[in-house]
Amino acid sequence: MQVNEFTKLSKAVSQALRHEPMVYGLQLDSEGWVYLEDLVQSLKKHGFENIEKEDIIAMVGKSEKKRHQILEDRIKAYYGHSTNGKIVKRDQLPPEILYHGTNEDNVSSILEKGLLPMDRQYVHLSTSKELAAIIAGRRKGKSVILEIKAMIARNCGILFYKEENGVWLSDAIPSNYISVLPPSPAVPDL
Ligand code: HQG
Repeated sequence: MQVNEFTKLSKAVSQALRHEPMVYGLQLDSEGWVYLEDLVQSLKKHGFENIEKEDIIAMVGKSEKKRHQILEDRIKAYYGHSTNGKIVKRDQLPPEILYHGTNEDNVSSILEKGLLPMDRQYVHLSTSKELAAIIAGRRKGKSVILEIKAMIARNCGILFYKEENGVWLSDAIPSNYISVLPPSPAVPDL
């Protein structure tokens, strides 16, 4: 498979495992897993006629951003879910500080309403400003990095969840735990 075919496959797998399993005839279990074989059979009917299990294994292995996990005969998306049934995650103690990159147009609303999961099930957070800046920089518009007092929020009852790929997720975070970082060279001005 070529790199652009891997990208197309990765997007379809994310669509199936994060957003529209029903459209793909799949049912996620409580942690978001499906059988790899079921995913292969479904993808064959959705634009990937010649796909084999090995292609998905190769795509997951080569992907720079770890979006999917394969364990034995099952596969799941690490994060990003928007399905109705909330994916069960075990909460963990977060580091003192976590970061979130956003578009500057969102900042006043975030400072008023807090950081919300919006269309997804959880808020997505990063362990470094640099990572948050890279993620936000992929989106349109000017990026702003927010600093989250994660440990203090946890001590006040907000739950945080760590995925095995290093991504942190959380429930909604009220604005009193959030501050806007001044622009720095780490924040791409795109
Ligand atoms: C914003 C991609 C207004 C929030 C990325 C964000 C990530 C608010 C947007 C992963 C708000 C939601 C997740 C409020 C939050 N008012 N705006 N109160 N609260 N927002 O895509 O974190 O490449 O759901 O700041 O790289 O940007 O697909 O979340 O801008 O890892 O694998 O609402 O998705 O990964 O956007 O991105 P998203 P996100 P993949």
